[in-house]
Amino acid sequence: MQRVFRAAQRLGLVILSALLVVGTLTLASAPAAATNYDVKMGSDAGLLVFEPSTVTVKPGDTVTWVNNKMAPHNVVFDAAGVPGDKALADSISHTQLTFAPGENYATTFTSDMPAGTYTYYCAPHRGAGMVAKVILEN
Ligand SMILES: [Cu+2]
Repeated sequence: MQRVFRAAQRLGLVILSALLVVGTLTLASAPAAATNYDVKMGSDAGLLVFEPSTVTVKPGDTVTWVNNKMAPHNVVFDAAGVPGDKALADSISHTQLTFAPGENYATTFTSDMPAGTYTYYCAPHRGAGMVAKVILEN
C-alpha cells in the first residue's frame, strides 16, 4: 500500500513538472505585446534633435513623434534612407509640419516591411542635423 502511494506521489510530481515545462514554453513563445515608442521632436533643452535619436522596434510596434520644442518639425523618410523603395518611404513619412507642442503622428512598423535601418529627417532642420533612425528587427 505504501509503495502504491509513493508511486502515485512520484507520478504526480512528474505530471506537475511536465505542466511547468509546457507552461514555461507557452509563455516564452507567446508573441510580445506591441509597444509604442514616443520620440520628441525638439529636445526639452531646445535642441534641434529627435529624442531618442534611435529607436529599435519589432513588427507591430509603433513610433509616435510628438512635437516638443523649436517647431516646426516633420518626419521625412526617403528612398535613400530606408531598406525599400520610395513608395514605402512615402507611406511612413509625415511631411505635414507640426507647430503646436503635443501635435503628433504615428507610424506602425509591420511584418511586411523589410528589416533594417530606416533613417529619417526633419525637413526644416535637416541641415542642422535633425536626423534620426528607426531600426526594424524581425
Ligand atoms: Cu525640426
